[in-house]
Amino acid sequence: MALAKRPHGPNILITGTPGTGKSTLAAELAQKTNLKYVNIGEIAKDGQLFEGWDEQYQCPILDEDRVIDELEEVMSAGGNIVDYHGCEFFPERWFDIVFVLRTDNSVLYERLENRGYSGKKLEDNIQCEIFQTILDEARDSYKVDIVHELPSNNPEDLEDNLEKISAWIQQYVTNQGG
Ligand code: DAT
Repeated sequence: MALAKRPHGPNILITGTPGTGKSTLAAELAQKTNLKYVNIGEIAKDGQLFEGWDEQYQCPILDEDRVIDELEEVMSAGGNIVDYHGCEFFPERWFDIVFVLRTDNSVLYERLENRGYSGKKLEDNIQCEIFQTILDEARDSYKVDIVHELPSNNPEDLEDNLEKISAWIQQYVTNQGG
């Protein structure tokens, strides 16, 4: 299949349960490559792209349509790394490859506890990982051959993932004659 032509390079989505290490990987990848890190949370905060307040989880509810409008131009140009703990609301055409980070339950539990999560919020997130909710969502939302699962338990995994994704970007650029 021919890859979409994007003047600034590929668009990469890094998704997974909260705490699996998406923003850590995305930020390091942006440093290592010339792709730009698009932090959905920050963009939403800067533009106040929210449509209410989630009482249960005590967090703002993203206005997904406005987020998409806000990013359309930059995503069409390419060269972006997006991280988000969900993936079905993004237009499928935006992404050339999707990585789903996976973390062992005990490791994830500790990370989320350190982040201050407790009770139902902590349990729901652990269940999300156990039931591979985000992996299934990614496979339902994108062509399965562009969806890749990556372990994200320790610093070695982080290094491996950086290597693998950087190599993939190189290949993409070569294939596009860039
Ligand atoms: P997310 O953006 O998915 O919510 P994060 O990048 O904020 O996750 O990472 C959560 C915590 O785990 C943070 O303290 C950094 C740490 N972490 C991330 N990736 C890791 C890895 N591969 N090995 C060890 N710790 C990691």
